[in-house]
Amino acid sequence: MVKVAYRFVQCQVLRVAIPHDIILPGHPVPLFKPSGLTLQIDCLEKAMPANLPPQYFEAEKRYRGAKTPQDKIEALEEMFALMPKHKGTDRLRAELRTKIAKCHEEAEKRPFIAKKGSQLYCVRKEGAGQAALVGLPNVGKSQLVSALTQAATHVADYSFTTQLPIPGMMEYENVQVQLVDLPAITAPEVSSWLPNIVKNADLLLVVVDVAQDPVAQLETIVEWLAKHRMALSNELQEPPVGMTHVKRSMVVANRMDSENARQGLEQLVSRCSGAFPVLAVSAVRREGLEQLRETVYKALDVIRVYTKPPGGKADLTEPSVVRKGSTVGDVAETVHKDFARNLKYAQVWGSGKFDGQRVKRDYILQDGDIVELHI
Ligand SMILES: Nc1nc2c(ncn2[C@@H]2O[C@H](COP(=O)(O)OP(=O)(O)O)[C@@H](O)[C@H]2O)c(=O)[nH]1
Ligand SMILES: [Mg+2]
Repeated sequence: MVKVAYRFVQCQVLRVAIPHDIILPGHPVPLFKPSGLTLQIDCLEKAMPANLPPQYFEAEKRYRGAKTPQDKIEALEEMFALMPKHKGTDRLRAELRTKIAKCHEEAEKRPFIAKKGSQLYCVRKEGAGQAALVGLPNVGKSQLVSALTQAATHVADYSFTTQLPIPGMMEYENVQVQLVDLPAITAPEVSSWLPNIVKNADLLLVVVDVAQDPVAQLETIVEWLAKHRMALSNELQEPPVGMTHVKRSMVVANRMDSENARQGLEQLVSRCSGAFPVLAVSAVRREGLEQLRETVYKALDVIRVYTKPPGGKADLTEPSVVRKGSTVGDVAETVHKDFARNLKYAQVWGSGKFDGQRVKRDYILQDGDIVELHI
């Protein structure tokens, strides 16, 4: 018999910790609780003290009072940044991350939200992933987007021509990747919405003018990202202290057609020292763009899978794009929920030991696999 002492609480859900060795998995714990109160039981092992600072609770209060997804995101990110990192907070941090992701989804569904007279933008994701172009003015962000997509973006040799996010679809083989042309990070009146778009993107293309002290440009961008709690890296999994996002990124060294370009490129490569790729391009001469398309696609960490009906043929022009590491079950889910539920087995052409190998739902697929789902 487990006895739980209640304090009077106003919330609907009361979380209690019980030593894990007295909870029998799957066995209902006999409980006497006030009606209308839901009880959630945690194993004591997981419920270590979090030692949260007082500012955390202030941010939490703001989160509870927040009306828009953006305000919620701001408060949640503040909470995340203030939460100490140790075993006792692992679970809380994971919960916060899920909440932040949910708010981003919500924000995406409500793209234009007026806030204190200014507008907050959100670009609905399309295709295999979203890559945002970040940089100082006049480095060729818009020129790149117009060279790689059909988007009607403005290119001009004066600063701050791009004032709104402009999405366009970039083709890579048989998939489309969304590029988002953005105003310069130093542009006036963008601070209320630009950081949110950058945070929400799957990948950052940090564009620099390779002939104008590119390392200094990169430092300015890194500082701006840090100010908005984003760290730039391909290797870190967890945000460093004080940060809320680790952004997968690559540096695009544009204007390789200018004088001094080589020298700038060398400095840039040595500064990045393998932490993220540096791609040398000339948007105007359309050089290096094929390499860029490929690197962007690969960095998105997705795979293309082709489903086919039993006995039928796969349409190789229409891949299902899923996360790397996805299983047969995940792909069935993208076809239909019922399909996933009723799936008996699948046959795989490509990564299988032989063509048409019979596999179970937990089989991990590879880029280019053809899958026949059997229900
Ligand atoms: N020489 C050269 N000029 C470029 C290149 N890419 C862009 N430009 C020029 O740089 C100016 C600014 O480009 P834009 O794309 O508007 O810059 P943004 O402010 O970063 O969007 C324009 O005059 C472009 O034609 C390039 O690869 N080489
Ligand atoms: Mg521009």
